[in-house]
Amino acid sequence: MKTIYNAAHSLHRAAHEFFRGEKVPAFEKPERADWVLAAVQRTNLGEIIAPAPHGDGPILRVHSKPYVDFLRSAHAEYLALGGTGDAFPAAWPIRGMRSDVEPKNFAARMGLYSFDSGSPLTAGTWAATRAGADCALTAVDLLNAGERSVFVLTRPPGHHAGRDFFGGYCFLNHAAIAAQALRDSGCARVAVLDVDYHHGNGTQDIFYDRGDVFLASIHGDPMTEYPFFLGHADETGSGDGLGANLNIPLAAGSPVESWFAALDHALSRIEAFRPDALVVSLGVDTFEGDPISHFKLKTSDYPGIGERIAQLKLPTLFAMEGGYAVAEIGDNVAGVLQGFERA
Ligand code: OKP
Ligand code: ZN
Repeated sequence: MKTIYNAAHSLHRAAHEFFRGEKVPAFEKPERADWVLAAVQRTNLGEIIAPAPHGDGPILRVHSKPYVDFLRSAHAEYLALGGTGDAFPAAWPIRGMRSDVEPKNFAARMGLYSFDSGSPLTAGTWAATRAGADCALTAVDLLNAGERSVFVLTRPPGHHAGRDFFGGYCFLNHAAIAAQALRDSGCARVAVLDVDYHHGNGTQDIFYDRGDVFLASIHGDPMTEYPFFLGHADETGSGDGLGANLNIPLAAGSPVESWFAALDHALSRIEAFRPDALVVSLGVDTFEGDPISHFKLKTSDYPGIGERIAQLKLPTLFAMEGGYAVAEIGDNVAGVLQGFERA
């Protein structure tokens, strides 16, 4: 399996995030990708290649133009106003307020285009996530040229980013950009399988009313787990998309057996959808040692995920999402990919 590696990932380097009112070192850090790259090399997964530039077009199929324009210039604007370091939002248009008017004020626009204060917008955020989109699109080109599977190794992650908002460490939704590009290059139906610990609320936002892209997400129950306000089982899609959204929330602390039962259910629903290609939002924060998540998978469980996904026999794009146990992230990701290759 080829890896498309985003060498620009390290341009996104947040100094801190906020946790319980305290400034703490950011969990989503450059070392994450370095350790995954080392594991890809160590296990001889396959060739490691650089992304080819694809322009704004395929990004704008998924994200709104005002949002993309904002992201591109946000940090420079912040600096011009006298900001130092990373930018954080501090005010949001909650129920009863207007989100249909884009204010001129920078802090107001930070709030309009985000849903949490946990996602530092840094000097290199745009360059890093934009290169991540190029990686996803380069991977789609390879699938279209006949590759069976491709791994997109990028950060920051993407699955919390919606049509016009960032949050949960995510800015552009690389998995959604890939799914849309697969549609636009001839796949009639595409499935997205999100195995990150956190619900893929951004991906759900983007495809919720569409019947051509099926989303299955297995995640910590939003009643107690981030992102809290989406990811319940009764969210099944709307309009043309009714029935094309599957959420499987599991209680924090759920046993490994429950997680694999959820995976089998998700895979059978994907199979019934008869997609032409699969995009996997590959987070490994389901690991027992993850510092911000509460499932119990062990390193030895990860190959089984890849083996099961391979049974679908679909052209498959794996896009890197979360996983914050830095010392184990490489083995866990490589385990999934090797399991897929072996099957
Ligand atoms: C991104 B991805 C921890 C707070 C957690 C956001 C978590 C985002 C996870 N102090 N805040 O889905 O792995
Ligand atoms: Zn996650």
